[in-house]
Amino acid sequence: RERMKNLSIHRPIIYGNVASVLTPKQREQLAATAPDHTHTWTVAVRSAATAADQDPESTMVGGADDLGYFIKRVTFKLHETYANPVRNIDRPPFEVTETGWGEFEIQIKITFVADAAEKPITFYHHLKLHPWPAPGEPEIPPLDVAVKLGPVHSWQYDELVFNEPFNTFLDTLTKH
Ligand code: SLL
Repeated sequence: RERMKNLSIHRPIIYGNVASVLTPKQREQLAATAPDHTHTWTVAVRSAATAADQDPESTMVGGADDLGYFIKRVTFKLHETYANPVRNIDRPPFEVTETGWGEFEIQIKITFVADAAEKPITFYHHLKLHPWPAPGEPEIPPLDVAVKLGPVHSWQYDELVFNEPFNTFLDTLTKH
């Protein structure tokens, strides 16, 4: 195999989170183990290329299942208040769902298939639980107000760029 000189190829991705206030029933289920948890959230890496094909009614951001052919693993490093904070996800959807009470920075490391011979790429995402406050409103709204406002989304668009990829990896990327 050989490097493709003067060629660069990119794949668009979206990474981020959605968060909702726990329902009374969910809080009840967590009462014994995590009584201080207020939110459920999902942090994810998704394809931005398939996002346009989606059902316009869907509230999901990005395409969940379209990255597995060139991503081997996504490692989400959570706050150390979580049990087993390093979560390795080895197939799509590349996401972690948890419950909690606080916002923190999540390290997202993307490892590529061996054939790519590419170094892992790391992103950082600030887990967002609370909506942006209206002027004059408190930084963290009371839970009943947050419920009415609905799920909070925080997503970023980025591109995985491969410079002078191996011809074999280029085939993998383009033939999919
Ligand atoms: C803060 N710097 O103080 C942040 C830390 C940590 C959030 C937030 C769950 C922990 C658990 C959780 O929400 N940790 O499961 O015990 O706001």
